[in-house]
Amino acid sequence: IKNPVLDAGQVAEQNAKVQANLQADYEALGGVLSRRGVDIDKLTALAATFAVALPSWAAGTGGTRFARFAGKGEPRGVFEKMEDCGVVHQLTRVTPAVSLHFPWDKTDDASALKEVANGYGLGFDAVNSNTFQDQVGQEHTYKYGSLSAQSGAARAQAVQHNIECIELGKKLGSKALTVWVGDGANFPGQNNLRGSLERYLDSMKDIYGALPDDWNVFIEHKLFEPAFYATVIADWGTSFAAAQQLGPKAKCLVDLGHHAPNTNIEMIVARLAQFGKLGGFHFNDSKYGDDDLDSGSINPFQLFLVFNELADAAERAKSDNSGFNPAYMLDQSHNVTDPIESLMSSAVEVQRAFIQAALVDRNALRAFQESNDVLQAAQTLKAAYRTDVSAILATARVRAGGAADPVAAYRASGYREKVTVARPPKAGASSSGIV
Ligand code: PSV
Ligand code: MN
Ligand code: MN
Repeated sequence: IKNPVLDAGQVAEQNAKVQANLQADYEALGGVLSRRGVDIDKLTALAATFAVALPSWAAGTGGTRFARFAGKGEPRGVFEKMEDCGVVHQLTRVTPAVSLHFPWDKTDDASALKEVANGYGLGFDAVNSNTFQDQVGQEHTYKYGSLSAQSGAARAQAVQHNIECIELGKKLGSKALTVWVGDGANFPGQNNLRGSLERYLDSMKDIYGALPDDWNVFIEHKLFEPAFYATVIADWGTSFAAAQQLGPKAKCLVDLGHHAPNTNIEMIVARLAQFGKLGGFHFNDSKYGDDDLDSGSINPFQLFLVFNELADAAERAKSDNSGFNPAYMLDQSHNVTDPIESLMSSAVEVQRAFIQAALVDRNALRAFQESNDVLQAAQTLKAAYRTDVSAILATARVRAGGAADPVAAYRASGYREKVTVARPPKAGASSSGIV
């Protein structure tokens, strides 16, 4: 990292304090794993290859439709969001890219933004469009929909905005556009269900046509909210059908919070991977709906099972050379925690699930499945899931120049106190645009 946000010497000092304990834990785990025929150093090297992008909008404190309780020293613009994301990456070393959201993160000086971000070791992942709220001075409202609106003018405006997002993304080095629309109906009869999807597809064809050769468009579905009766892109079936219609550059994005309760999300992942349409993820966790809670905070086993499917897909892709590289991003809203702390621990939780899934003895699992040894098949997954790989993750971070304990190092740095002074809140401002 060319311009680390935090003092690197201080991070090393923090690491030195826990080095002996970490070493002991690492050696003990190494012994456990070697009895299972697993080389711990290989796993640590694998952990170092993991990356998950940060959502720019999650650097500020989130809110609900009832209230937003502002945090201290919140970023007041995209450059300050980058600085906060720089802290997350410096300490965790697993978040080398940021996913921007336009127009919230719009800048006239893309090259300056790129340079500053690169200095923090950050690049840019998928850019996100926003046609789910009206912006000041906007000509046509999205009150009754955007890409699927009855109004041709609203649809054209929404298409144009997505094309602008591609243009901005090109300047920053992004390679994908994520499209989530809130379009849908709140009442039976409000929309012709089929007509809405037809209009959405027509609009998406225009956006698809503006994609550079090496770009993808990710279609993000969500069951409900803000449309509470019928959402146009409500489920993975609709998302998949739309991606099929549009062409090879169109793929599906799975946000873990966007499904009906108890949906088997890992099976959706397996299906999309099987048919070459798994574009990427928005990782978060939820108990009820689109809760946007920290990854792994509610159902870490589900996160592990998702990564178990990803490991299976990666293994298959390796054997037939088909290439498998879904985009990993977080999408969370931090209402009661310091966003930097939540982002750091969430990124590590996703990396944890990745490493636990790598620990699954896939040959043994296959054999138990073939012989219908149901109990042992289930135990094979559990054996991997129950393994505490914390020492692997911490060692990978330290070897890459990050922090053994990111939250402790962050708190010791006094960063939040410093930005609280440096960033007095703007009157009436909110970090994401959502008030
Ligand atoms: C919608 O709920 C969503 O998950 C989409 O990814 C949006 O871009 C993001 O949240 C906005 O907060
Ligand atoms: Mn999302
Ligand atoms: Mn969401």
